Amino acid sequence: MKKALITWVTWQDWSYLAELLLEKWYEVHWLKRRVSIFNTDRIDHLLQDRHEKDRKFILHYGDMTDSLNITTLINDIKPDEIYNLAAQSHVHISFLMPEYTWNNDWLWTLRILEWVRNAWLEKTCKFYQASTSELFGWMDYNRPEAWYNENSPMHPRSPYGCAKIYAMWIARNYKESYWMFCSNWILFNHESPRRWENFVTRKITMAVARIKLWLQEKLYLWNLDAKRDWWHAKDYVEAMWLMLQQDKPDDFVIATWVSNTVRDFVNRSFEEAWIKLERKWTGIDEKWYDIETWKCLVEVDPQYFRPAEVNYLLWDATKAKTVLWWQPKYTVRELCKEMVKSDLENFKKDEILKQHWYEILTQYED
Ligand code: NAP
Ligand code: G4F
Repeated sequence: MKKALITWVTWQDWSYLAELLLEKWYEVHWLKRRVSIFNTDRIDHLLQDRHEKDRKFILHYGDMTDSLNITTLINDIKPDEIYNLAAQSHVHISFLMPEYTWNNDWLWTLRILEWVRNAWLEKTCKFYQASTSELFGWMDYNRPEAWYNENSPMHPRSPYGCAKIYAMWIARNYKESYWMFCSNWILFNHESPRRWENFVTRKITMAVARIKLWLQEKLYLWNLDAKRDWWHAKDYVEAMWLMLQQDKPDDFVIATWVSNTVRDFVNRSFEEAWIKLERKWTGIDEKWYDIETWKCLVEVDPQYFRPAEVNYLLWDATKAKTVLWWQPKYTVRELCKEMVKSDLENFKKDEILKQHWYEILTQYED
């Protein structure tokens, strides 16, 4: 049985990757930092049946800034594969917390590579580094429709992008210097119903569900013109695993060849909830109205402005397709539909529960 170590599974990618590795009969070790509430909603289903059919899903406490505890863990676990997914991954927040982002996203990667070497695992343990399209960042205005691939010039536009570029290069450096199996995965925005609400897609789908159920009045956004290649996180974790099953380490762009604006995603999400919108005004005055009630449902709020923005990127994932035989299964439309449906169901459930408790409590009042 292979042993995999996933650095933090409480969020989106980890949870899908853990599911995939358990299906493939790995012994999955996962790390969780201590927080004041138990934030395991995304993996609760795995915790419930962790002993089922001898599947091994083992929790360890750890923090990316605590060297001692991770050194001990790597020595004890002796993993065959490490999936380094942990990060302060929010671009806007990286401008507000640049030092923390640097410590988390770059220093942590260096530390973990050193720990692998110190445990004498450099020839047996495969290392996967979650890199990002934010490394390329700057749009080439002379070639607005240019496709980016593994060899395109890099120009990060945020402290997050800068920390991640170092992390990618240190992984490349350890591959060249110590012959370690280090692969970088340069990926675009991947989303799901398990995405955190302060990323734009989930913020939109949760707002749409709340608006539909009369729990929210309006959705405030910033750059509606930004274009992203959004895809389902489930498709991406399959590619992560494939990368570590290769004979040689390599870097891959993982993307879907399709780009949509934030505005497209807004419209599509409202359509999934049977609300039709019409646009009035442009720029920071842009507003979208419900064509039945003429209530304004979407507005621009400049508070989300980023000091520097990545407006547009378009990717060519031919290498992943030909070497890994990787192909995404979901379309952006299917992704959007799944997210809106899931948020509608969650809020309906909450409302039913609230109603249930209200009925119980009022009985006591009588
Ligand atoms: P995410 O939802 O932001 O998850 C962040 C995770 O890291 C959480 O589990 C968090 O733990 C943990 N973490 C952060 N700081 C920590 C610390 N000091 N100690 C312990 N745990 C810490 O990320 P994601 O969207 O799943 O992305 C996975 C990886 O892919 C990241 O490296 C990201 O940079 C990269 N990436 C993501 C995308 C994307 O579109 N999703 C695209 C390109 C690259 P808590 O739960 O305790 O906060
Ligand atoms: O959802 P976002 O915050 O994702 P962003 O900045 O593209 O970063 C995500 O993808 C990267 C891969 O390319 C990852 F490396 C990174 O870890 C993260 O997962 O914003 C998407 C776009 C941006 O242009 C942003 O300015 O949407 C625009 N936007 C417009 N209104 C908004 C909002 N973004 C957020 N978060 N909230 C808004 O209200």
